[in-house]
Amino acid sequence: MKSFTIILISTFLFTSLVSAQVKISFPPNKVVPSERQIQHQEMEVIGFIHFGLNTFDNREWGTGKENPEIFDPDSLSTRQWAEVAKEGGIKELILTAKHHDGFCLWPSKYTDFSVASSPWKNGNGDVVKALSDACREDSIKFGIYLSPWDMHEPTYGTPAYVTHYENQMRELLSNYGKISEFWFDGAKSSKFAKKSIYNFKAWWTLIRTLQPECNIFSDVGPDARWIGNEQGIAGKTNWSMFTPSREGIGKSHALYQNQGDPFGDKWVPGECDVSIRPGWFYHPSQDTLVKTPQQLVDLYYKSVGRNAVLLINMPPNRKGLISKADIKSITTFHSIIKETFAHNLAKDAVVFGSSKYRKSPRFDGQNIVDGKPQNSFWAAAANDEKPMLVIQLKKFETFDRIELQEPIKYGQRIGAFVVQALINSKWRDIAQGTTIGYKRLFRIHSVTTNELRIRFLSFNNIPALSNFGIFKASIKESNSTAADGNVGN
Ligand code: FUL
Repeated sequence: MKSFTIILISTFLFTSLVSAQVKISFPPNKVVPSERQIQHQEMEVIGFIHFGLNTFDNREWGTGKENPEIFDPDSLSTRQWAEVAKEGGIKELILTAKHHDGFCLWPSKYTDFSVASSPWKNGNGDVVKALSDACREDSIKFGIYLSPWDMHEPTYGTPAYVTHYENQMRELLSNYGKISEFWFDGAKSSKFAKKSIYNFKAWWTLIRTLQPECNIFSDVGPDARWIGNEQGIAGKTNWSMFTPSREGIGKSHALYQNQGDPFGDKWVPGECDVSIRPGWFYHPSQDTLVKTPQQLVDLYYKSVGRNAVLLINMPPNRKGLISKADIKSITTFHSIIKETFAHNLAKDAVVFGSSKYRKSPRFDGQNIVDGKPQNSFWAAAANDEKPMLVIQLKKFETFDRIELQEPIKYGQRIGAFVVQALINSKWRDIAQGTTIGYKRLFRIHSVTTNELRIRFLSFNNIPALSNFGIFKASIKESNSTAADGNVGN
């Protein structure tokens, strides 16, 4: 509740302060992403693989006392996992190399609680290696989840555990090629809830040393932040700026995580984790509860469409394969998204920016429909107090999806905007929002027009837009979830 009030107050202050104060040097903003972070956000949809002892004894959280002999998948195929990811439009797979029970999916030198003590491949298997190889072959990036909470390791909770964890990190960061994301889970034993028993600073430094291009995820980043829920939903207002020092790993405030902070001192965009099934691990009883393609599409709009990355978990079953129902759902989801966003009906439009005296082609309004989202952009003139873009379509078009993108390498600037369409000679608001960031999508009731405009109502620096699109949704999208952007047309 406290953080909610703070966000409301800061959003209000931001809106009123910045719209009055337009002249700020350009470019760049102080808080901007690294190249590594931009690449991460451009993936849009990434995948989680939860697999381990829990898969075999039907649990979500183990105890660390399990018998490794239960780990015995008879058809494990990381090739299949990578293929499914590819067909599902998933650009990176993150594997639970070790979950809270402490069981390691690679033969770690530092414990015998691992695949080496299992009957799978007579103890000679290595799931981390198998999946990193399969991903590389399919040009899918590979990430590691290494649970800090380890219920098996006797040193857990003592300073020796920090070194133990570091040793395991070294194995994973040194022996499996490029690691593109390292995922720190905030869950922790209640016994140590209030104690500081980890050394995240040292662990992050180790990652930067061994894998400088690896993105680090945790509640507070430093490269990507938890979005504050496990339903895959970002705030409609979602700043990539964020002040990590206000929060703590495992003790973050859901709303602050969900919406970010226009005054945040670091660039830490949101990542929305969600499972395709009710659980993170495979349970036969959930075979009929796999999310439908339409549900995943809905989540895409609520995550990627709200300036965040969508992380979808697809847990392999006891055979070591992703089940058919999950495959059907993820691949249909991807085909719907591809179909919907295949043809930008504004691509041949003529675009005018309100600052007519701005001659530089570099900042021309036309850049927002040139199909190069992050490479070219429009920017208003420094003294333009009512920045606006007018988009004249070649002919009347009917559409129900709107896409906007900011050139985020210059930071996130826009805090309020409205999209209008000329209908029967009157300007009607068809979508209005607060933040845009990397991407903002709207589902609206169908609109037919040949002219649109975007008005920027609040901004913390000269507003810039890199991409604008209007689309007709694939008929495979259900209408039941549509129209979250309309404002009375
Ligand atoms: C949580 C864990 O406790 C769940 O088991 C799962 O791994 C999820 C992604 O993160 O904190």
